[in-house]
Amino acid sequence: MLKAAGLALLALALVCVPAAAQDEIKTYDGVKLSPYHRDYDNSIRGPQKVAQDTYRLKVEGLVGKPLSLTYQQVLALPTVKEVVKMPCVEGWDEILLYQGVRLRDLLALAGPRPEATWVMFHTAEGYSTGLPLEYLRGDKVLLGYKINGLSLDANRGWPFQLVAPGKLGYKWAKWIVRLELTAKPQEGFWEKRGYSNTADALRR
Ligand SMILES: Nc1nc2c(c(=O)[nH]1)N[C@H]1C(S)=C(S)[C@@H](COP(=O)(O)O)O[C@H]1N2
Ligand SMILES: [Mo]
Repeated sequence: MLKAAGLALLALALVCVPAAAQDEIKTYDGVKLSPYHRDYDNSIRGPQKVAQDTYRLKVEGLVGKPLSLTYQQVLALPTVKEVVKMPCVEGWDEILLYQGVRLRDLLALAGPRPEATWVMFHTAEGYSTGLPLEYLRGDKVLLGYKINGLSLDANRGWPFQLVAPGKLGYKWAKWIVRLELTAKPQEGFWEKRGYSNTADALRR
């Protein structure tokens, strides 16, 4: 009887393994990662709740084929994992394990027109920022959907945060809803308020 109860407990524990597999990853490739959960938020209007059932990622502007993709359609693209440092202009940085899809794979689906040189990222709360198309074709530039093995939440930017290695934090748009390809560089929220539109990070 006790033995049976023991076996039942063991079976229960095994069933629960998938939950355990979603534990936060704390170190990766010998690198100690910054924590996923933090008690601050420096975004312009605070954490955003984006509804998954109605969510569509739009890719528009100077493209051959405008896109409107569900969360799952984006996740069906090949997955990449990168440990990256995000430096904020306020003086702090984070080193996180991001998982996401390559920006260039998404862009290839839409087929940028030859005149396109720039991509603006528009987000749920009206924040925006942009980067050169050429930069966004880089190996390590991702549309991130997991940090340290955990899906992004309302605080971390669900569904997607731009992972922009070598660029300051304000280029790492969260709660992305729309990409707009343009012929010329445009200024986003912080860029219009005097911050560099290049935003190269000095600390790496
Ligand atoms: N949509 C949106 N994305 C945003 C911001 C914002 O206010 N709104 N702030 C930016 C700034 S200034 C920084 S430093 C990073 C912070 O990202 P983190 O929450 O991953 O640390 O988000 C960037 N992305
Ligand atoms: Mo920032």
